[in-house]
Amino acid sequence: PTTIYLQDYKPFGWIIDDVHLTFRLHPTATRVISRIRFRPDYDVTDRPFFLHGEDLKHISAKVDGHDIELRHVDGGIEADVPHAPFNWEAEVEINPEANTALEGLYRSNSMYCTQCEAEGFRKITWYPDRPDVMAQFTVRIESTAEHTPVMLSNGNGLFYQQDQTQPGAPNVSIYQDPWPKPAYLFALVAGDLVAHEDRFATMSGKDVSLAIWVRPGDEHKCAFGMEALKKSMKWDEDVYGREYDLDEFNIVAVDDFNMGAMENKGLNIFNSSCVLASPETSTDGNFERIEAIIAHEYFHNWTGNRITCRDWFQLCLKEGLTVYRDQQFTADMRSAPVARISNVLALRARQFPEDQGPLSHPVRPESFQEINNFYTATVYEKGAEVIGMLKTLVGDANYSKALDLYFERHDGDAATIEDWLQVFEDATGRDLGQFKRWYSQSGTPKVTVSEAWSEDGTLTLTFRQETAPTPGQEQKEPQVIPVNVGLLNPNGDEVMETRTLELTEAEQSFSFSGHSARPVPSILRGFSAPVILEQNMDNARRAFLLAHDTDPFNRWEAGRMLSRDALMSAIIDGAAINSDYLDGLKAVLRDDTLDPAYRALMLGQPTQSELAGLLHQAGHTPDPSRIHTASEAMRDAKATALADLLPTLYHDNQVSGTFSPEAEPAGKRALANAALALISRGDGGTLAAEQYDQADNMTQQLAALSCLLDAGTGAQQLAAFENQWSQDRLVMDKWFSLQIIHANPEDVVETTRRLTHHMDFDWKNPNRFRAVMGALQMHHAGFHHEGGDAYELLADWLIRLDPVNPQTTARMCTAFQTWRRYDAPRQEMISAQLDRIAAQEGLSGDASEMISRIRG
Ligand code: BAL
Ligand code: ZN
Repeated sequence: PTTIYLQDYKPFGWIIDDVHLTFRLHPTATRVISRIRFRPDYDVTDRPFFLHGEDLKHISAKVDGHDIELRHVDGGIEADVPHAPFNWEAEVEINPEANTALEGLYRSNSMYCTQCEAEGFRKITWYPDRPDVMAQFTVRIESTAEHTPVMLSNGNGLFYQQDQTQPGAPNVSIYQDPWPKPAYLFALVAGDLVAHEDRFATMSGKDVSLAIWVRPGDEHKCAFGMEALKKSMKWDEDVYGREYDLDEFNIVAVDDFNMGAMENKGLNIFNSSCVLASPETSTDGNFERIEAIIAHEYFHNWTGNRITCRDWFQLCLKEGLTVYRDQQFTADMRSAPVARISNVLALRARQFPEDQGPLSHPVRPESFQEINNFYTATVYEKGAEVIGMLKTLVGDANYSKALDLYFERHDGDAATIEDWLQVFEDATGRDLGQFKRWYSQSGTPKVTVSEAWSEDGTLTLTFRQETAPTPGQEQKEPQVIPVNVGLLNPNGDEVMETRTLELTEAEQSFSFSGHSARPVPSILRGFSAPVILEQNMDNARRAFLLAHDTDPFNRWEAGRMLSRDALMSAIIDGAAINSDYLDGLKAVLRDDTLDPAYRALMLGQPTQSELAGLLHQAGHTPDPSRIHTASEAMRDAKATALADLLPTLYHDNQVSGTFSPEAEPAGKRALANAALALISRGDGGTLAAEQYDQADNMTQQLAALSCLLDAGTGAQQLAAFENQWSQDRLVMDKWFSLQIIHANPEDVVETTRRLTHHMDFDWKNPNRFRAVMGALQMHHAGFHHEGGDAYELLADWLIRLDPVNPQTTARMCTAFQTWRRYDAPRQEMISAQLDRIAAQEGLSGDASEMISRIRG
């Protein structure tokens, strides 16, 4: 495998004026004819003419009407072309049916579909498949009417002809995209699809037709996605001044898809799990996620499409910013504190382990073998945190000014992180030289804070920042860390509103004077930087903040730290769960002025995997079985301590009437179901069984079933659930996952193995594979159960999947990224499985890069 370096970037050498593509669709022999107008980029003269191409059956190539000889080189072809403008015409044949990797043009349930990001277009035709080559595309699709009545591509539909009078008559559609775009944003869809249609009037009065295309039978699952799309379009106008720029906007749902969704210009393609929704089949969590993903893909129209990336090292330029924008959108549409806590939970669950293990890499990586392996939590979620810090540092008004300048200056560009930071420097006059380290330095900074109080009324906070070495980066430099701080007096009143301290040195002090009594600081409010905060704080102080902090994030965090410390003591010393936490929790849960969704989050506790990471950081070897026992003990302690309160929480938060997925009723259901989970520990599942029988929506049904499985009394409901939903792919994914997630640790492997023999275990479908194997690795105590059977089972399946779908295989290898946390026998067992995978003949480049990085 070849390693590619950021520092080696060179431009292509030619400019493309326009691209005309003709597709003659056929399941196993699709013809692609490309007509491209090239002209030399006279600033770049030293490059051979190279076009990417993979798995293409070459038919012909012509330059200005004359046949041309191609030299086949690694990853594509070279040719001797005139050093003047010329017309390229080529024909190739591809086999969509055989394309199980789901990159390029493939078939899913008889439907043609594409996925070109990052480097899939080279599997469609010869082309400079790199994001800095932008061109206008016109696409003609030909097929037979009975198989593909609907044929879509990017941009605006120009022409459509369907002859249904005779079987086999050709069907033609032509699309033109006026906006120059890189090939990774190309899309084509053709199949038997039906549309859920609507319209949107933009801020300047342009009328846009909107459609969500689905397989017949799924029409009733489109309304929510459509509302989310219209809200997103309006929000981007209101908040960022960004208007949509085509006459139509299409979304297509597809069952076989490696990612969540894809922002192809004017033709977003979605994993059906990320767009299809109905109250009967989708949980509140599904609705919220779908709303965020629809927004995310739509927002890419400006941050990604109109302004794209110069090269794949700049992926965070579009992804970090677009995640940040979708997080802002969710905060505006729903509860901002709940959204922030959820984002931090996700960051800690997915990005922190990545950044603290062998896969740690900078937000802007400097080298890679397979770019698909860098669609990571670091690029996406830490990338979004970096934007949030920038906004905190420059302020809201300056952020808006900088964004306006970014859109004005770089519209139509393939830009870099340097361009992005320059815009902020020019808009604000601020030097961002040190801030840029957030893009180049990997690892999670640890910030330690100590306090000193002097009797003259001054509180001094001293911060030290430190980042442990990460692969390829031994030495770390201090970063600019915005730390939001507020002060409370001993009565719990706020005596200093939140202000931002800027840490720039390895060690730095800040003083706050004029206080008559020693104030209590609330530090890192809103989680203002993606760091680990080490604060020597006793339980009384945490309980005080849990009761009084005016910052909702830190109030939640205080409870989280209490539960975390209680769990750590239970794991390390076998200590009983302390009452400070349980008393504080009770008070918060009783407070009806607090949003139910927020209280539901308060009832949560660190995951077992998070605890394993914390133990490792603290110098202990995590024992998965002890962690499991302590986590269960914590749930029991909560169930006992809150016994009087839980029925009230449950009954007061029942929602009646027509189901609505809005934040308020969803929050009530979240709190009631969190209460139900604890009640079920004592009543053997009686109340859950009642809820299961009465449920008229998936949130209630699934929550009840989970409780029943935990109580060990859900066999009958599990069978009924399967019977009820056997025809619904997305609900059946839940059915598969649920059984593994709620299995006892010692039964996890057996349950997983049994499910892989189920006739509906379609392992080539990424959603189904993830539903089963993803659940296996998520069950911490089951995956790491002694004996290593789970490691072996997962490795067996990764080996089987790799030749079929390398991308999904490589992503799933991350299950092993934390292997060095564990004891010697587990390390040896995982190591043996990593070696076994690595030794497979013909292992994909995707998997091979992941295994070698995890191996370290
Ligand atoms: N660009 C890949 C999918 C996404 O981030 O929207
Ligand atoms: Zn994205």
